[in-house]
Formats: sequence, C-alpha cells, structure tokens
Amino acid sequence: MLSKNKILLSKGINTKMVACLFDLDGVIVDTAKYHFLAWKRLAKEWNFELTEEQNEHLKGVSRTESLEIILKLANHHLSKEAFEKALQDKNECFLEFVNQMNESEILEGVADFLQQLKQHHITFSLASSSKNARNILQKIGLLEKFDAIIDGNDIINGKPHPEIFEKAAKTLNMNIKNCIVFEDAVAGIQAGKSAGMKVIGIGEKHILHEADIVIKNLTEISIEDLKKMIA
Ligand code: B16
Ligand code: MG
Repeated sequence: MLSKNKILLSKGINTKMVACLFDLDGVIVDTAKYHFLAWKRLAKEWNFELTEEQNEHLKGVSRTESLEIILKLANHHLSKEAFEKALQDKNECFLEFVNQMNESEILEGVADFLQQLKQHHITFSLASSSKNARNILQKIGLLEKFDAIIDGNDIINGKPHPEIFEKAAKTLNMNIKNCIVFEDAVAGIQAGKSAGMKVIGIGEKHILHEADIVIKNLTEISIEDLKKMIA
C-alpha cells in the first residue's frame, strides 16, 4: 500500500518522466510457443525430448545461448559447423510459424495499453533479445507504434545483462530511474533490475518473484500505477 504522501507526490509526476520498455516474446505476443516447437523439432533429431519446464530456461535468452543450454541438457555435442547449421535450421523453422502470424496473436490488453500510453504522451521502446523482432512486429501490425526498437541485433550481451534496457533508455533519452520494464522471463527481470529500473513481471508470481510486481497481463495495470511506481 502506498502512503497518503506518496499518492499526493505521484499526482505531481509528469507522465513524460516515465518510459516503458517492453520485452516482445511473452509480453506483446506469445512467440514462446513457436520457439519451443522449433527447438523441440531440432532436439528430436538427437533423440532428445525438450520439456516445457526446460523451455522456461530458454525464455529471454539469445538463440546461441539457448542452443548451448539444450545441448547441455541433452548431453549432446555438435561441431562448430553443425552448431551453426542447427541455429539456422531452428530459425528457419521458427520463421515458418512467424510468417503465419497476424494481429490476432497480440496478447490480451496490449493494444489498449499502448493506446493509453500514447494518449498520456508516455514514450515506449521494445527491448527484445530476438533478432526477428522487427519482422514479428511487422506481422502483428505494431512496428510503427514504438518510439524505439532495440533487439538482438543491437546488443553484445544478452539478458540477464542490463545492456538491452540501458540502450533502450538511452535511445529514448530517459533517465534509468524513470524506466519501467515489462518482462515475462527470469533473465529479463534480472536484466531490468541490474539496470536499476522498476520491473513488472508478466506471468506467474512464483517464477517471477524478483520483479517489483507481477501481473497476469496488461489489463491489470494503469497509467496511475506506473506513476506510483516511479514516485
Ligand atoms: P531469435 P524476448 C527472446 O525474445 C525469446 O524469449 C527467446 O526464447 C529467444 O531465444 C530470443 O528472443 C532470441 O530470439 O532466435 O528470434 O533471435 O523474450 O527477449 O522478446
Ligand atoms: Mg520474453
């Protein structure tokens, strides 16, 4: 519960002093199911059955790192060439799913919340580990909505390193302390926290307990809540 003083203080906050940084997969759209199917298909070639529980560790993590994690789980080794080929095969399979996507796959509450941010002149950026982020945003009709897009092509260090969120804040010309991160992955929440930002977890409380608050989807958050978090 916020104290009376804090509520009064929050009313004085200019919404231009708040910026939102959105993860893509699991926050804007559920591409996690397609990543899972593509990795599952690949791992089957080595007789390894990837489970949903194991897939949780791949969320928010780069393609290369995901393959390293799966190989470790499967106790399987690939030569350098085979590793590169596996990355390519996985991505081709993932893109087959992406190519079928349309705006019906935007997650509940997203379109309305982005609209509210626009109305309140709150800037927002995408901050996704995916190198396919622009392609996915294009498919679901949201490419033009974001004030900035930082994706897997723009960073050296993947989540849980804070680089992606630091870069998004810099691009929006916003102070770190005024940024609120929306994340569905443990690695992403850790990245936002190590950047020194407020983090809203989207998903299950018992998995995302490092976030400042956890909600099921964007229907559960308001502009007032954002102002209170920053105050
Ligand atoms: P790609 P996010 C992440 O997206 C996914 O959660 C993760 O599972 C995937 O491995 C990563 O993007 C890289 O994606 O293979 O398309 O470059 O959650 O950071 O939006
Ligand atoms: Mg995600």
